[in-house]
Amino acid sequence: MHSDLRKRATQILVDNDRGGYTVPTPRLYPYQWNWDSAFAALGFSVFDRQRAWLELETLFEGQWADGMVPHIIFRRDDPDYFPGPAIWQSGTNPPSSCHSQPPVVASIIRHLVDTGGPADREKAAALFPKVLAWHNWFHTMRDPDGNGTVAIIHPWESGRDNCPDWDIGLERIDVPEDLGRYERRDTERVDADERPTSLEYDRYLTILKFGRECRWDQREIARNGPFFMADPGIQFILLRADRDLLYLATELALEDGLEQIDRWIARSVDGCGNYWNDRIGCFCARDLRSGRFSDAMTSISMLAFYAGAGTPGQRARLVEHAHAILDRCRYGFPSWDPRNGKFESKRYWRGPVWAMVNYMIVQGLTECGETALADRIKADTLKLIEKSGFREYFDPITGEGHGGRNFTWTAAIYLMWSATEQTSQAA
Ligand code: 9WN
Repeated sequence: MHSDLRKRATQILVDNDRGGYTVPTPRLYPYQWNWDSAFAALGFSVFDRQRAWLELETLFEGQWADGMVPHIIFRRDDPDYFPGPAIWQSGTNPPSSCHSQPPVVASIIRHLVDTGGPADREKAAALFPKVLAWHNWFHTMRDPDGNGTVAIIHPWESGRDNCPDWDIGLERIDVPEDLGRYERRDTERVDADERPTSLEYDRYLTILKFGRECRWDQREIARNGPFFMADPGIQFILLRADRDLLYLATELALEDGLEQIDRWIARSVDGCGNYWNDRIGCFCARDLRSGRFSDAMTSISMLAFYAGAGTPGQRARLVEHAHAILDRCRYGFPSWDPRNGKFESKRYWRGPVWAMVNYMIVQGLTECGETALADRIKADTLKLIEKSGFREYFDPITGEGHGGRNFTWTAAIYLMWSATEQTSQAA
């Protein structure tokens, strides 16, 4: 890995720092985003551990009284982004969006503890109850029937906004006439053909309208909201995060929550069965209003390894799919299966490769002994960055970079992998 790229990656994190929190990329995303901050902390941990912890601490400044950690924290209004605080109307201080995002934080904290010293353990112990409360929120508010299937109320909650996974849920949403006119800002900075469509935005905003009108009553939204889908991404990331939280509780001798976390893990392991789409032999998203499955493999399906989910037979099917998909792409892992007609190589979550998803896939595959696949995906990610820079996402066919530039989580993953490489060379 190149030392000039390492320097560049470090500089990106420093430049995107807004004083205690990091923006994903300037202008396009001018606020603090939830899972972006978690990966930013991972990147900072390579050269400034204090700053890594600060990133997580500032994220939890936005935590709601019910435990939820929102997907965006709006510290100051910025006209560069739509929809901002005036549309969400959270009524909180600081203002925020009103749903969450994939809870990778506990797993990042575990990494900081495993690679750190007493100061890291102290910081982890201080954050532990807050993370526990957040996981509890997911297991109650997003799994109201307690059947181990953790759902999302908005595609943005998955972090994979316009993935075709959500088409079956979004198609059911009628856009009301009184939605009102609005002006998108994203398409001023990124080509419209790399971003969600206007109809998708109308539907996203229809969900926000419902939320505002019930004052973001999360139980009401789960029961009667326009969108309620089971997301294998949230399921797998939360399951992994619960396991890491349990590890932290034991490691840091924190008694609180031990039994509860154990119960969550057991229930989620069972719940993973609800995501198995036997027709294609893969873990897929599912519309919980209709029971209907999404019908193709995504990069997120590969996180079954990261979560420690699935039977040996199911994992073998995933490996088969992975090989077939990688045979069709120069660079893996695409966010949607190129064998499916909805694949679009440069439209956001409908095909492109995302570095931080690859990081989690590689971690899971490595732990499960699938090293050949892990090595291919890691090497592809590095080639993409070397070829096209620290972009938001990449075309799996051409390797071109798209979306935002100087992107925090792409830089963070590069730094993280180069640090691991340096450690293993030194050993
Ligand atoms: C909406 C910041 C975020 C990521 C998401 C990604 C994108 C936002 C948007 O950018 O979503 O949350 O406006 O497109 O899909 O995963 O956290 O990088």
